[in-house]
Amino acid sequence: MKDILTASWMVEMIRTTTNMYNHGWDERNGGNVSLLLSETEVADYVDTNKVLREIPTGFACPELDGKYFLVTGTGKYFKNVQYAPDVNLGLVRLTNGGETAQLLWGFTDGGKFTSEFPAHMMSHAARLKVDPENHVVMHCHPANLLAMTYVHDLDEKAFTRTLWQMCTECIVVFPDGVNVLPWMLCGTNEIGLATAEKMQTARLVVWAQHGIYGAGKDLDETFGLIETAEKAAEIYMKIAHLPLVNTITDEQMHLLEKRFGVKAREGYLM
Ligand code: 2HA
Ligand code: ZN
Repeated sequence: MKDILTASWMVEMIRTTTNMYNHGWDERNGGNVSLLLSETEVADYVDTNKVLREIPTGFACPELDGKYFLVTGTGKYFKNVQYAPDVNLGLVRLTNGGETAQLLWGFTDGGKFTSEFPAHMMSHAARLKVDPENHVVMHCHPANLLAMTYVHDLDEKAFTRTLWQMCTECIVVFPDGVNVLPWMLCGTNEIGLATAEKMQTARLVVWAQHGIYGAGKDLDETFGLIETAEKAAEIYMKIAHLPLVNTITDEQMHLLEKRFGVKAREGYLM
């Protein structure tokens, strides 16, 4: 067996969670990340026949049966991942229709996966239906996006259009826009189902007064997606209280669509 800490996906996970912490998106135990891995990717690093523990998930997700995930732990601080990856991260395989997670590596202090595991797994299943290349679900608490949910209309079209207008690259990076959930109790199957439903039409889902979920093909891309939306929200929070003199017009948005070969969410531009 090769050293799991040298696996490219492990290195990326450690770098990404560290970077998220450094961006101020993951105070204390805030945030969680899950990365879908293939059996071939993990087979060089763990004995897939050696299950360390079986952990009930509390939900069913038959679509993900047999799939492997590297996931952050409940109550764990992103700040600490780089110093003790085997305590703060775990590698699990779902079985029993998604109702059981078999621990293959990590959570060495007896811990388990994030409290938001339902939202993560249900979101993976939802994204895989529309994008077979999706591997990552990422949740965090970026300050400006969160702030925006206190002062901006939570209507998805209005929220998306405002973000698109804040930086030229937004419509190119997230042409499908952002979906928004009202405040809901976190850590539950209900918010998991609601998030997954929103994930069918966009890769970004804002949880009002809480944070954001992003999904994408790899850690870098998903980080960049949230980073771009957060930058737009930051600009919004800098200008929202000032008289608006200029904006990016819908006509200009259409030029961006053409130039970058993207299609804005149906009905979101005039
Ligand atoms: O686990 O971010 O939503 C920390 C969270 C819960
Ligand atoms: Zn959270």
